[in-house]
Amino acid sequence: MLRLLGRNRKTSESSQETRRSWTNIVGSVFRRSEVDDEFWEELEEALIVADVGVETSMELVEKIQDEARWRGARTPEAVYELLRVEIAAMLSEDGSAGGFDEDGPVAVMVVGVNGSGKTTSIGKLAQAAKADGRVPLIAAADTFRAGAIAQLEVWAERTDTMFVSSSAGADPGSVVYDALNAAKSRGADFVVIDTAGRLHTAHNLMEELKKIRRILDRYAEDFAPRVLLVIDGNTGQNGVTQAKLFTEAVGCDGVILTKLDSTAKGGVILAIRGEMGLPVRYIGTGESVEDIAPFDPQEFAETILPVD
Ligand SMILES: Nc1nc2c(ncn2[C@@H]2O[C@H](COP(=O)(O)OP(=O)(O)OP(=O)(O)O)[C@@H](O)[C@H]2O)c(=O)[nH]1
Ligand SMILES: [Mg+2]
Repeated sequence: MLRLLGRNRKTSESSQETRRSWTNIVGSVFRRSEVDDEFWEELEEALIVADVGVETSMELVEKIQDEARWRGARTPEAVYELLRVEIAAMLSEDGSAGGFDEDGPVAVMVVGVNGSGKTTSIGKLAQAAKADGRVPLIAAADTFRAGAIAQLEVWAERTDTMFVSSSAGADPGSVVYDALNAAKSRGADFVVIDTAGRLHTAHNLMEELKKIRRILDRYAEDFAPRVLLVIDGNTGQNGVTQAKLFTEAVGCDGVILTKLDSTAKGGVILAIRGEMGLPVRYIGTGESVEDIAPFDPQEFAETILPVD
């Protein structure tokens, strides 16, 4: 989809808060003098505290124990290296981390709880799409509140992007139809769809999203359907629970982890991968239009567990 070439080192720059927290929490385990049972227990606990999630922390520790046995790694320093390598490997499994790389037309539905950063990320993606030689079109299918449509329109103007919307309260599905038809007739090859993030008793968010997904699937021959889940980096483990709900409803092809620049909870990237099997494809690195980058697993591992 978007390669966003040239945005190197963004993963590292934006993971500094997470690095500091990992140095305190995880790094301290490696100041122990021996690799004994207590060491492994402490490592597992530290990973859990560092937002890796219980299941994923246990799996990681088991893998590293096996690896350490196999390689005869007996010192904390040697285990530290193994942990870094294993984290990078886990996050880049099946080559799915980082941006998508298909060249054909795509329609991306952007989902996530309210305030996670959907609308902002869409503005950034539209700008990035242009830089990649794409013709973007953004669709305001968050018709739940008037403010949402206006906010997206500001991004469309700012990035000089084709924009399709309807009035507040309109059927989001009809906005998506209009957008896909407009994209076909106007030659757009990168359709990005904003969706509501609000749960409301009279408003079944998941049913609404499923309907949009079905419409995308109907247009699959013209635009490859994709779903990106936006997770606020500050939500830690709650992000995994959110991921489950959205994945059950519409399936997700990957995550945009926003606000990585302002969170110490970047360890959740491992839980998202380990517990949900979802790759983090893009990271939000600030509030301005340029602040999106592909996620780089190797760089992330080297940042949170620095080689000194
Ligand atoms: N620092 C930082 N702030 C971000 C990032 N992404 C989004 N934000 C901020 O997060 C806030 C919410 O962003 P929105 O894009 O409105 O979130 P949303 O998911 O569309 O929200 P709803 O439409 O209410 O569901 C805004 O103040 C953004 O500027 C990021 O990567 N870094
Ligand atoms: Mg929004």
